Amino acid sequence: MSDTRGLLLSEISAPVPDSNDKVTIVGVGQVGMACAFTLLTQGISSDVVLVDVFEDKLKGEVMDLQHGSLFLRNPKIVGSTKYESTANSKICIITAGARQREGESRLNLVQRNTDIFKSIIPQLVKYSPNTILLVVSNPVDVLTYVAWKISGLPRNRVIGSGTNLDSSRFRFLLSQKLGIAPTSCHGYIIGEHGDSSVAVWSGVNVAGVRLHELNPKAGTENDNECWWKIHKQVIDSAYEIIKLKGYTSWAIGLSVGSIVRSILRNSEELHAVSVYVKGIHGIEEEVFLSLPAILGTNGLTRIVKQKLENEEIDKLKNSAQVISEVQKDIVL
Ligand code: 6V0
Repeated sequence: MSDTRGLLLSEISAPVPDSNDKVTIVGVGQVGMACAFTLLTQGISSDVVLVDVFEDKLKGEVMDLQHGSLFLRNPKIVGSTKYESTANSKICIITAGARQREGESRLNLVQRNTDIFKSIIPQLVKYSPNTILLVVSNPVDVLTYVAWKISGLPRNRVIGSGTNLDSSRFRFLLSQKLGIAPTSCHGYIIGEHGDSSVAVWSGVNVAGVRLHELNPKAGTENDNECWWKIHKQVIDSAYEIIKLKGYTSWAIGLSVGSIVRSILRNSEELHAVSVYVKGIHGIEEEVFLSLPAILGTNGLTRIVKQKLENEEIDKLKNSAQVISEVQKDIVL
């Protein structure tokens, strides 16, 4: 080689094109970009591919991020409207699709986003047959089922971001009421990422001290301290933020980042994420709902069998029925 690059560099061995933490994000809207920003700024992935049908926006977002490479530990950032560049992704995050309009329920979005998934999922699996699909688009539980059906991947490799975000909102709100940091307030929201989600009040604790030991009515409407309002606030959060700023982005991006980190680092960490739940807690429907799940290199490895109270199980089963009803009408 006699060009400038050849004069500068002595080739010893060829650089490896792929990295071990390659992540594709489909959809460069508010949510996709918040996910990308989290992955890059937190050093969770050094190899991020962005895909969208909106070419100008995609190009602009990629350039904007690339210009920050110096401050991001030199990641590889690629954008494309084609799927070839997604090949060998360890995780594919799907945020593409229509978002909720003001006042619209997540379940209303279903067929619109299913049709979009039909054009995305087969392409992702074609180029990354061993990938893990992480669905974020709403309604996330139904679309995780749709992604599982369309992809043909085993159920450990198809996960929805589910109530990881709701649980984070819940713990933040508990922290506000108790004056203790969110990471020290323990509690889970399970079931649907949406209006029928279940707050597991029986397990809410600080340092192993259960709220129910101190206030058995916490979470019920008979409780004069109104702890139940926290769960209502969690359910209303998305509607409220959408009304205020038009979309939600930062918290979901951070929540997705935490899930991706656990998978890429094989950390076997617990997250409330949407997984195939038929046969668990007596659920009979073929649905995906959030339960505390352990995540590693293979995606879902185990689900925690929470000791739920009968009322909580009934609510979870109700979530399953709600989701199953919606799934019946989907044209796959
Ligand atoms: P947005 O800002 O409208 O971005 C959507 C993006 O998807 C746009 O850039 C589109 O061009 C792109 N897109 C559409 N069709 C395709 C396609 N066929 N292939 C590739 N790209 C495509 O929406 P936003 O980013 O705000 O939301 C995206 C999705 O995330 C919506 O379904 C939201 O409801 C959902 N959210 C899910 C959350 C969760 O907790 N699971 C939280 C927030 C939003």
